Formats: sequence, structure tokens, C-alpha cells
Amino acid sequence: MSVQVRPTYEPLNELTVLDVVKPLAFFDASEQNQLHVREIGDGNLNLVFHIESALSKKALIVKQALPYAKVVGESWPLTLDRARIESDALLKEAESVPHLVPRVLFSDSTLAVTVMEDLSDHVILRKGLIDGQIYTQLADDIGTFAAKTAFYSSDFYLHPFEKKDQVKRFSNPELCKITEDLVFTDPFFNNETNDFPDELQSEVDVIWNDKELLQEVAQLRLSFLTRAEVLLHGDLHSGSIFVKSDSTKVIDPEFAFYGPAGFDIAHFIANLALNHLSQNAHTKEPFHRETLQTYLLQTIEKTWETYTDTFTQLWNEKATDPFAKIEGVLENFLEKTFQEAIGFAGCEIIRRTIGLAHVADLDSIPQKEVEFFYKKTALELGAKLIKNQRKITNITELTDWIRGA
Ligand code: SR1
Ligand code: MG
Repeated sequence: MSVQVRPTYEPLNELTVLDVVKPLAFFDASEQNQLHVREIGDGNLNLVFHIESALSKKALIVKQALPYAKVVGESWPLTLDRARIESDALLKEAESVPHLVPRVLFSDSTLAVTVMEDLSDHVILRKGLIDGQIYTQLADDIGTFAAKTAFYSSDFYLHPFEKKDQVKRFSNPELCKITEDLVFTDPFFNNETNDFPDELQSEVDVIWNDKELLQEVAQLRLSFLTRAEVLLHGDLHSGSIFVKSDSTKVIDPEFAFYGPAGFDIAHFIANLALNHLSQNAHTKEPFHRETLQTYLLQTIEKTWETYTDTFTQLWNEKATDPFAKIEGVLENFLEKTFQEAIGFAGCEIIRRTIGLAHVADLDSIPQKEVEFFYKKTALELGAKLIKNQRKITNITELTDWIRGA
């Protein structure tokens, strides 16, 4: 669609955002003067406007990247190209899993905006889980999302020229650097971006002085830096997923890039594991707590099973790799992906506990001493996963470790 937008970048506000929306003809002429605009962004990086017609109740979302990280402020400049990456990733994902991503209606790289389908009838998964909700489709949907977006972007399927074009298209150095620092570096050293209370200092010291752990993290970090295997969402935590009982939508792929296959699924699992831990504090009634925790562990297991089943089926039907029919090649890939995912999950658990960007699952525990107790438990679990990634051979062993944490 050809739409005239402003020739230079400027941050939008609740008035100027209408200049982007009106030419799209999404709203009828009769509604144009009755649009209700709210800025609803509560993430770390962007402006998000919800625009609704007071007449028809039709709505859409305009997301705009700011030239800095909102969580820190203008002192942390950040590329606007992430808006282009986000809309390109949503379009690419829609080729294989259209039902699992929001529909893109318009994007403009000068203004750094993506206009997309409104999902206000969904809730953010993290909030739903903290509130004790159960989503029965979630495991199937996320396992399918991760497997299909991985397979169709990989060298197992694409011609090498096309694969390398896609690697270029999704080159995302600034957002990757955030992950390299905040997930794989800062939490493992005494860095000023870390954020944890004094009460956790002795547990943090144990991590900072654990040579075996640091060696493993160095390998995981190197893998993240160098292994362009598949197109990743890049930030697949429970705040990047919208849910309702019969629908799952993966949002916010501004961290998308080509990286190691286990990374996305690891972040999903790590955030469910953190929620599992936090339910000990959030849900007092024992029967309800057990139901929720069992659901979370089953979701982790089913997500991995769906991932491997879907990936295997695509491999058998569509792989173009000359080694695809050789016995053991797929199995080796899946085993490596699984074991590395366990290590990545450990890093995510640790950084969400003591790094710059926390999770509400743990931070919203009402009593401080209870919060500290579960944060210490999270640190122990994260370290165990990193150090034992190659010893855990199947998904139920992993869920046993999470259950026992
Ligand atoms: C400065 S950005 C902090 C975190 O928010 C994003 O969602 C990513 O997880 C990033 O690490
Ligand atoms: Mg995000």
C-alpha cells in the first residue's frame, strides 16, 4: 500500500500518530474524527499506540521504535532499524505460521513504525500465568512456531544463496549486543548494569567465582555470537506472547537474527520455569498451586515434543540438505539443540534474577524475604542447568530439575 508519511523521523504522539493511520483507510471516513488514541507501551524500548473507533470499535496498533532504550533513557541510543527488523520478521514468520503472529498492515522504516492487528482481546502470557491462568494450546503453538520458523529459515531447507540473503536481511548487531551483554556477560561479572539486593550478594559471589560455570557461559556466548543456524525471534520470553484460551500470538520480534537453534525455545522454557518457582509464593492454596505447577511442567515437555515432532516431519518431507537421509544427522542436530537450550535457559534464569531486566513473576512476590528466597533458588537452578546441560538427556529430566528447585 502506498501511503505518504512524514519525510523524517520524529517520535509520534497521540495526535500525530493519526497522520500515519488515516491514509491506511482502515477506518471509514465517517469514523476518522471519532478515533480514540492511547499510548499503552509498557515494554523496555518502544512507543505503542492503541487506536480505536468510538463508532465501530475496530482498532489497530501502531508501534514506533524510539532512537534510544526507553528503559534507561536517551543516554542509551539504539538503532531505529529494529523497527524494520521487526516488521520483516513478522512478515517472514507469517509465511510459515500466519495464525501465530499479528497481521502487519503497514510499515515505514523512516518513521520506524509498524501498524498491526489489534490484539486487545488477548493478554500478555506473563500476566496470565502470574494470575494463575492455564492456556491449553500454548505448548502446541509455541513448539510449532519455534520448529517451523527454524526449519524454513535453515540450511536444511533453503538454498545457500537464499539463506545467506536472509542472514544479511536479519543482521541485527545492536539488538544482539544487548543480549550479548545483558544475558551472556554482565550478570556473570561485577558490572554496573546488574540489579540485585544486597541480600543476594553471597549467592551472586558464588556465580562470579565459579570457574566451571563461567567456562560454560563463555561457550554459550560464543555460540550466540557465531552460529547463524536459523532465524530466531530473539526474545521469546512470556512478555513477548499474547494469549487467550483459543489463540496464541508471538509479538515483538525486534531482536530477530540468525542464531543457534536452541535459543528461542530456551527463553520460553526459562520463563515458564521462573513462573513455576514464583507460584510457590503467588498461589497459596496447595491444590491450585499443584495444578498450576503441573500444567507449567507439562507445557515445557509438550513444547519440546511438539518442536521435535514438527521439525522431524518437515525434515522428512522437505529437507534439501544432502545429508538429510543419513541416519543420525537429524538426531545429532536435535540433541545438540536440546542440550544447548538447557544452557541458554540457565543464562536467562540468572539474568532475569540479577541482571538489568527482571521479570514480574519474581519481582512481584509480596514479601521481600520470600522474594529473596526464591531468587536464590532461581540462581541455583540457572547455574545447575548451565553446568549440567550435556548431562540432561531428555525433557522429563529437565522438568524434574525444575520441579525439584
Ligand atoms: C534494554 S532492553 C532489556 C531487555 O528487554 C528486552 O525485552 C530484552 O529481553 C532485553 O534484554
Ligand atoms: Mg520486547
